[in-house]
Amino acid sequence: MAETASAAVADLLGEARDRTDGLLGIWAARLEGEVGGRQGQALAYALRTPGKRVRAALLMAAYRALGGSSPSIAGVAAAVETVHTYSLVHDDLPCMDNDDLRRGRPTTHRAFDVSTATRVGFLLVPVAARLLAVSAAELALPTSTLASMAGELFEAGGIEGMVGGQWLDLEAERRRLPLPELIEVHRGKTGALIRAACTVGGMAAEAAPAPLAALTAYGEDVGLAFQIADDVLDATGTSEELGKPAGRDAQLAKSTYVVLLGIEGARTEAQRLARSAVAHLQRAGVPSGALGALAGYIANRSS
Ligand code: GRG
Repeated sequence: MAETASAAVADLLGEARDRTDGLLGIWAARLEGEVGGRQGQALAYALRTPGKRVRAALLMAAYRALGGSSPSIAGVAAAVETVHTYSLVHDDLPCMDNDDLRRGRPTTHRAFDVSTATRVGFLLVPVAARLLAVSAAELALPTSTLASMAGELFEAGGIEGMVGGQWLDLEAERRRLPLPELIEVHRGKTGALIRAACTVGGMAAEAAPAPLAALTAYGEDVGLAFQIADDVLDATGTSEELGKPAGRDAQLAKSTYVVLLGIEGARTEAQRLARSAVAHLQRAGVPSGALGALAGYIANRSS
């Protein structure tokens, strides 16, 4: 059973990687020409860095769980991955986490320079908007659905979500946060975009309100589980396994689930959230095969 689930996850992530990376490669080449020079090269470098594409896999699985079947959904998934890539480029800057390695490669500001990488981050946000608009047209979605998807994605990427969470995280460095505050940071900086991936996938399938709400609740739980697993990996993994420097949370004296609950306590909480995520789907009658396998992977992942 466990082997079947992990084979299913490998297939889902493999497909999400192939299709998202293919599209982002095309956009990277296009933007390199549009923007030109060293700035264009840096933009293409960031877009081509190979991530796990978990958000893309969640979005595609959510879309299919609610009956969607068009291959053009990959463009919507690529839009979410582009917002995520922007956040990684900025997160690695010297004014934030100051990291040299990301996805097994030099960070964008190390491969180029800080001001070029800063502009890359800002330039990626409208790229995500263009990807979303083009894909919604390919999917023949009504304008009102595009508006809902854009609202969801960019609200999750802004002060109500990712930017707000990162802001709180930076302010909290060297301060021990109590659990409710840590949950607010994690839900914002990491959970919001993951939740949006699930909701936007459902919106693209033109889901009814009840199954859409179940997808959002699923995304809320797996989003938090994802960051808890990240806390565990930062404390237990190697830089080689992670493709980024391990042990950074301790160096930056960040509050994490590992600090508050210990490694086993944090793992147990991530697994509880994965089960809770699937229960939301089951209660609403949303097929939970692929999304259930992804929830289990997210809570127990090793990279
Ligand atoms: C101006 C305050 C301010 C913020 C700007 C930088 C930023 C916005 C937000 C940071 C959000 C962030 C990087 C959160 C961490 C999320 C996380 C766990 C990333 C790692 O995701 P993976 O493991 O990475 O999916 P890959 O490389 O596989 O895509």
